Amino acid sequence: MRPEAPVTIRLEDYKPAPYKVETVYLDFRLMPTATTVDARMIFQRADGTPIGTPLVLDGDELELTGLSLDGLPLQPDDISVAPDRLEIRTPPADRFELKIQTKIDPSANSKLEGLYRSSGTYCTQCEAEGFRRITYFPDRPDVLAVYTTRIEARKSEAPVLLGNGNPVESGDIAGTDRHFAVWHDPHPKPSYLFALVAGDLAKVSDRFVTTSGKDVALNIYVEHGRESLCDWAMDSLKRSMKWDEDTFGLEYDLDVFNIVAVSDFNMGAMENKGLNIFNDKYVLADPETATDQDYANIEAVIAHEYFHNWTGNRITCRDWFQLCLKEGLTVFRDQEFSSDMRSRTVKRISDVKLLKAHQFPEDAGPLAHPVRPREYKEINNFYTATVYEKGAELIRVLKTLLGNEAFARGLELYFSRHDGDATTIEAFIACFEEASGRDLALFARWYDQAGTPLVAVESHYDKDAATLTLKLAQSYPAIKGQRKAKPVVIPLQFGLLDSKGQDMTPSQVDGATVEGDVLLLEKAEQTVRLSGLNEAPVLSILRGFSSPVRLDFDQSASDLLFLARHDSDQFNRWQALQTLATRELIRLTKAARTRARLKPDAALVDVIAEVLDQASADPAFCAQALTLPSEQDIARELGQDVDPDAIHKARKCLTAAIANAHMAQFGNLMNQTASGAFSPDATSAGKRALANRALAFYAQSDAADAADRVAAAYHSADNMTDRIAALTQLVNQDLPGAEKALAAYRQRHSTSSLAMDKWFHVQATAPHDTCLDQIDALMLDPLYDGTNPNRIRALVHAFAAGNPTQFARKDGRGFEFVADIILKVDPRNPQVASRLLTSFRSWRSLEECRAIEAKKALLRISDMANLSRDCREIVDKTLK
Ligand code: B3K
Ligand code: ZN
Repeated sequence: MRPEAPVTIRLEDYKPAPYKVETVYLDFRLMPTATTVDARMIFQRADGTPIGTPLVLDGDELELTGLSLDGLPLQPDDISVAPDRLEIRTPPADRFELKIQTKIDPSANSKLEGLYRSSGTYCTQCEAEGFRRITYFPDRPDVLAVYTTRIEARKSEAPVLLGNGNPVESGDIAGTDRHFAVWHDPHPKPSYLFALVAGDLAKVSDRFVTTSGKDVALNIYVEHGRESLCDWAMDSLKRSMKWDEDTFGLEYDLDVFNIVAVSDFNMGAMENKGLNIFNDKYVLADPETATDQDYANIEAVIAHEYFHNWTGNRITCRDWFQLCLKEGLTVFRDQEFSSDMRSRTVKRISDVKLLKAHQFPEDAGPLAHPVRPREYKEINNFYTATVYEKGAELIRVLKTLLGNEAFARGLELYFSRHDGDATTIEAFIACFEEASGRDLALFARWYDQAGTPLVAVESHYDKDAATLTLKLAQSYPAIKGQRKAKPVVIPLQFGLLDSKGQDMTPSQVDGATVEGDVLLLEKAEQTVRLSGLNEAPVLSILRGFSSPVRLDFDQSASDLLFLARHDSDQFNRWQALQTLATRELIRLTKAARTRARLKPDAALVDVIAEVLDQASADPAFCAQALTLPSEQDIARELGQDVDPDAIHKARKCLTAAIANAHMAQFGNLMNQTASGAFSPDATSAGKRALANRALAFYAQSDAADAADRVAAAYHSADNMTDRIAALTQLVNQDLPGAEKALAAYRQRHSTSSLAMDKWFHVQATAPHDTCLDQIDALMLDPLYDGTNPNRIRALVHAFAAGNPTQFARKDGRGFEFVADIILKVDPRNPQVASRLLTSFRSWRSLEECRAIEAKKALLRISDMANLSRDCREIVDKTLK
């Protein structure tokens, strides 16, 4: 028998909460398998709620062990109780106190939502709906209350007791082996920001004095022995605090800021008020175990969670449909922070690559949804690239549209007007309309329409009239269940290059609003005339990727080469090369399917020489320019009838041609890694990135000493970035030294789970026919733990998302393997299982023989009775 279909929650059904909560006092008696939670809450009937309206509280797998109202027990007739719901039939007219006692088992909580244990440490995850797994509560983001938390535990088991806000009291409980601590958070907050940590943890401390003189204690708590791995996270935190003051005038508002790193965590991190809880991979780093990318990620995630203190905590979401209000804005803020800390162009390139790799396929497949969705069954399924990354792009669009000053005024108004609110996208946009005096109706549409807009560009130069005519058109893909999309405002940053590569300025523009170098596309079709151009310009459009759109512009190869050499917009120099490489890879892929001999384009191979000539001037940029579009990029561009083997072959062929043509330069560059003691700064990281790009090409060249030199690079590496880069090439190219290096790595890093994740990852993404057998063997490795989300991601998700030829094998074994794991993980941890399931989202774009196999695996999942709500929603949509 199938359980009831999950309910659909709709934005249009939103109603304010009938009862408010003023204060919450929580008393935890922590015991590994039987923790009691005493909650004392003051409720207040909301204006407009009829007297006698039942009070309905959310629960999830709860056991009620005590209940009283205004000090008196309630009779069975007065209430209705279930593990997922508590109803008080006729509450008092106005204010009343409700006391609830629940009993929970944190050790059995494998969902890692609510109160659970990670390596013995008690910790919580309440966003989005985990608080209801602790006590019965109106568990929705628009119910804000002031929390006080008392935590009691055995001293030996949990010497450290942490809650939200500021510490107020602590002590021993006389005559017992237990102690307690009380924490008070003066800032009203929604239940999803509640947190508690109790365990035997080491502490690394520092301080930060805010602009207005508040002395804040900063602490990072980690497992004992890992204190030395916290320096970078602490440094990142202090830089984030300073940056938010300097950039937005936003200061921290409590006496302490605590961060705790745990090893079992479903996502990256969580912004609980004053007590951020992190997946340890976004805290712990040293040169021996972390790559430059890890350092950059830690900096970004620490900043992201800290920035949530204003965009998310002080101003929160009215309902979960507004998730992008806090996530899009906070991602935008962390991107800006990283851009200021590093190279802005290189940061922009990696953000755009990420958007295209994750959000574009989501928007083009069965899981497409607007940045502000209109409905969901399981909200955890909506922490997506669309909400986060496209959400951040929309903030960037807004900034481009309004200009820096009006954008800053709008944000200032938002912070002052909505501090303390649970609010909406409409209220956010209204601040910018007021601050700028502009009508943002066309901008607002971006939030409600799924799919990536396609911008078609045709250009024609008339020499006699000295005019460039641009025919521009925007269209949205048709999406099932979505009404026909309407035009949005698309800011197109652009430039016109003369024959020397200098930017030209038109004397007049007709047919579109142009402000500075930004042209606004506001209608389905627009013809724009740019006059006063005495020579035929080369158009550089969508500079800096000024809008999250796809371009349909048949620009000539010679124009693209010209842009790659001369564009004053560095992002578009990179983009021009990528466009050329993508076209060539598509051509080669098509040829590979006809079994024709593959002959890469000489002009593209040659232009790499020029990139290499500029290598020393900007190594980080050059490393990006030397990175060919990924196999997934090519599949996405093809969009249908995808044959991953042909793509793989095409990419390998172009890589080898480039590698052989410039063998000597790559051979030289691969040795020029950053010298001296390791430093994670952007300049040193850029040098390593370039050297390792060169190493990757050299590994794929015909050089007689390629295998030896890559193996030597592996064994002489003195940091993780260089070591893992060499290992990846040894394994991916199946070079003779691969086995030896894998064994050496395992031995060297067997005590670091995070370093071992990279070892699993490298093997899971190796494009070999034997990969699945290898993964079967790895799952039996004692260092693999099939219950830990990071390990599952390192091995299984890495395979599904990063090994296209093996995941989409024609014999269906890749899909079957991933389906097996999903079904195994789902009963324990639905969030991790449903994330894994999203790797099937592009199955319909595969060539038929592979799509049939994918469908079989999906149907097997779908036929499973008792599938979680998380997986049910994803599998139904994926098959629809
Ligand atoms: N807000 C959390 C994500 C919560 C995910 C819930 N399934 C982390 C972040 O975006 O900062
Ligand atoms: Zn966030």
